[in-house]
Amino acid sequence: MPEWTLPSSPTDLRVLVSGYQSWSEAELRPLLDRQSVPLMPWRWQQGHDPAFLPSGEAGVWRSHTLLALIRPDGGGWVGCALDAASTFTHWEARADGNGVRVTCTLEGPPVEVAWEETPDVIGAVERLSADLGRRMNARTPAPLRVWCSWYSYYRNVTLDAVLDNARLARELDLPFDVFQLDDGFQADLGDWLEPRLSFGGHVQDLPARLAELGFTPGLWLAPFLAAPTSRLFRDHPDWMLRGEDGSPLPVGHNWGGPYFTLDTTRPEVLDWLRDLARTVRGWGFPYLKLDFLYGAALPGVRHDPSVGRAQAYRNGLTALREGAGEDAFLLGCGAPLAASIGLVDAMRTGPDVAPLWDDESRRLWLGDASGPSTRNAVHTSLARWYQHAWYQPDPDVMIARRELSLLGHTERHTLLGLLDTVGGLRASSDPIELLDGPGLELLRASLRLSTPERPRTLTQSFGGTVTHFTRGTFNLLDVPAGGIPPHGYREREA
Ligand code: 9PG
Repeated sequence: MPEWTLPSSPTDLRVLVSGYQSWSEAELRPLLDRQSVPLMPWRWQQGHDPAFLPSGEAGVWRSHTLLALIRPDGGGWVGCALDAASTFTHWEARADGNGVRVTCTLEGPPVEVAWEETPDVIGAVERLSADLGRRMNARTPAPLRVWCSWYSYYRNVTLDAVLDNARLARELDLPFDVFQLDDGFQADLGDWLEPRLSFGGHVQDLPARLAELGFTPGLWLAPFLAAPTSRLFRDHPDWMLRGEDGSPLPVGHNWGGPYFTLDTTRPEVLDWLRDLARTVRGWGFPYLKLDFLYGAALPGVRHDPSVGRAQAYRNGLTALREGAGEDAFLLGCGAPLAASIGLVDAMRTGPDVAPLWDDESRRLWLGDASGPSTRNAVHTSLARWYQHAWYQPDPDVMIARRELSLLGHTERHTLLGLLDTVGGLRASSDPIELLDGPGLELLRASLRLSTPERPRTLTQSFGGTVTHFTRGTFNLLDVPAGGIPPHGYREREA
């Protein structure tokens, strides 16, 4: 295990960390702050890597794939894995008396890891992350503009609601490329090909009608998951990832109860995944949002114990890519970030946006900043600005509507600032009929593509993440800072 001792006083340093998967926190913090870990163990599987959790300690910071320590002069140290296809790279920085100890542990076959002292941390982070992207054949196709059903219809989505929005979008000439149906159409988790009654139709009927309107049809799947009530589980209980006691391992608690995940070291599971992706592609969905992907990489008892977690995950994702086809557009979500490079076209880089700013009780009292909130989404995606070298980043949707939302004017514009800063995919979920003139204007602004921004500095921050970019500054604090209101974003004057 490589280990380094830095001769810098811990009081002088900041640390840049990135959590394991899409929804795990990424931060820029004083090294002596405490890295929080959710109090509820059931959140560990869904928001983190249970095998390498945030430390929960002051002065001890854990990060996946990449870690940086920043001195007050902007120089410092950067470590980065140079391959993540079958190995997880775990970094830890630990304040230790007058110095700092950094360790790097690998879970999986040995891979090359970079560790550098540099006068320019921002530049080194970008260069090493680009190296990793190149070595893993990162896919970075042109970004797309997506309407997604989740953030207003949630699980009550209907075939008609999607089509009504698509028709209105066409009438108003809104520049969406993709109309993507999210969770709520399927009979059960795992039973993707059978409709749920309340959806009011069959998902198979959607692509032709969307294509007629000039949109690319998109579909959400959580392809590795199976509910205990599903036909998939009933027919193949032996396909599930297991716990030490031999029974299927519960891997999360959405959908009102526990669910299981497929063991992707089984060849018949890989066949099933390939067929699933091929089938929905054949129905006319070339755009797939593949969600809750973390399941296949969880610690557990696998059919083939010689396959490591990262490799098992990658085998599952590879089967989906093979079934969907090389030219399908795959968006990963709830996914181990670096292990997905080269297989997905785009990746969610933060927790879900929500029509509210902060879920304070969950974040501060329960230590869980991976739950849905606009603050959590902005905070995390900003600290991952460099990951555009790995795929098209998806910082999640704009919320332009004023109805059915608790966001204020300032907060809506901060969300717009996030999209503009991160670049990558653009998405919206607003029911288009709810948008008045200013709402439509804000939506159109959010669909304007931009190139990813660079931080201006990592030595200052208005709120625990990277907030100072070349085009503008974010204030994620609850008090004014630098002349910017709480939760605000201000563009720099030219
Ligand atoms: C569909 C949704 C949407 C959304 C995804 C994902 O950790 N959590 O509490 C948590 C809740 C919801 C969630 C992710 C994490 O949402 O990100 O875009 O597709 O699933 O069920």
